[in-house]
Amino acid sequence: MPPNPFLSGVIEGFYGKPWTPGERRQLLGWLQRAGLNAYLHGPKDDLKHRALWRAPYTDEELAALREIIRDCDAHGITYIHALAPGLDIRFSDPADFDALLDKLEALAGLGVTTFALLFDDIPARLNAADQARFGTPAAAQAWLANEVLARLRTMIPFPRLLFCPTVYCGEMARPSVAEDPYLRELGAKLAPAIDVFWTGPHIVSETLPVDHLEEVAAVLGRAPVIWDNLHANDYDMRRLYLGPYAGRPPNLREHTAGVMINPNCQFAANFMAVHSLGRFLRRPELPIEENYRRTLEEWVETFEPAAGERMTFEELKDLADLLYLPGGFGEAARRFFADLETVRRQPPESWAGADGRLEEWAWQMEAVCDKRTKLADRGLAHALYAHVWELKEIGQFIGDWLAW
Ligand code: GDL
Repeated sequence: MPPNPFLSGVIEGFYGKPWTPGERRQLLGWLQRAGLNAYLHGPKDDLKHRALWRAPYTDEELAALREIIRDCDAHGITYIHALAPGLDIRFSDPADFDALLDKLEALAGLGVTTFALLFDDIPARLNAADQARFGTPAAAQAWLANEVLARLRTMIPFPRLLFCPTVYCGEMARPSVAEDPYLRELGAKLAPAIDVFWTGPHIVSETLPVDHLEEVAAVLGRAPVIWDNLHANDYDMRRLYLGPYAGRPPNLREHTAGVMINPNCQFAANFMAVHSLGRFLRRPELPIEENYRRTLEEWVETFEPAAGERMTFEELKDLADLLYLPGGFGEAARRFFADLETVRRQPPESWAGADGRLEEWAWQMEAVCDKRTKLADRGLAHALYAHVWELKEIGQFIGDWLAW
């Protein structure tokens, strides 16, 4: 069997409105350009992915899937189809197994060779019949995944199967990653060929320490595929993350079987996440600030105005520095907050230019807001809308307050 290639790319795996076919097509162009190789289709709110996982796809849905699969092929991207039966599957009911298999078979018929079974965010207990037959969720899930892989092998020559466990990050493990009974049993029972997703020490992990990854690999008996929620914002839609892929060790590749990001719900806001991941994997030693600057330079090039002037690099950077990453802000934003603190807490004679810089910032946000309105790419304009509008309002408020 050929070795599984290192997976890198994007998981559409967030809660909320799934992306449109057009957005997915644009994503494939980004992935190809960024040197990434995989797209996983698993939107939590796609009914037939999770809540109604048993329901077969209609002809129309299959036609739409055929198209995205064809587009993936054309871009050299591996299409991964995920199903999440964990909310209510009865492992011991042959009808449920058949329903799952029928669905996978329909997808194999469209040319899909890589699949994922996701058991995240589900109740960690079994019904009475499953309890009697399997004893534990780990045993039931491992049995199902192993059976699915065996059956896929009868349908296609070299299928690949990925698996998302119910305990998928360090903070969910009890009493520790190494000693968690669920993870230990899964590691022992899951067929070695099956890849396992892992989000890091936390659901949203600011860092992925090597010793943590080693502990995970030891308990699972394989290096994990990272499901990276660094840029995910479905848990707090007031936020948006435009910062670079950061906080990962340069040798991440040596400790994992893949890295896939599950980013912002607003598709068009993910240029930075996708392209900075690509740059990180191509050049892991490049300082983050450099990765960030170069990726922003590429992004601002795509801000084609339908009318008026182009967004400048500085304007976009001021915006992205504020809407940066879950764990912190970019450099211009940190300066902005420091100036704000100065004018709030110090008497005017010690402001040392802070008021002027804040006024400049407010104008900048006004310009960003105006240029966003006139962007040719309406998807991008709408993805940034709420956040840019709010920043402009804050700018106006600061201006009024300073005048007062
Ligand atoms: C999760 C969910 C994911 C969600 C993310 C961020 C995994 C494996 N599952 O726990 O669907 O988008 O958090 O909220 O990460």
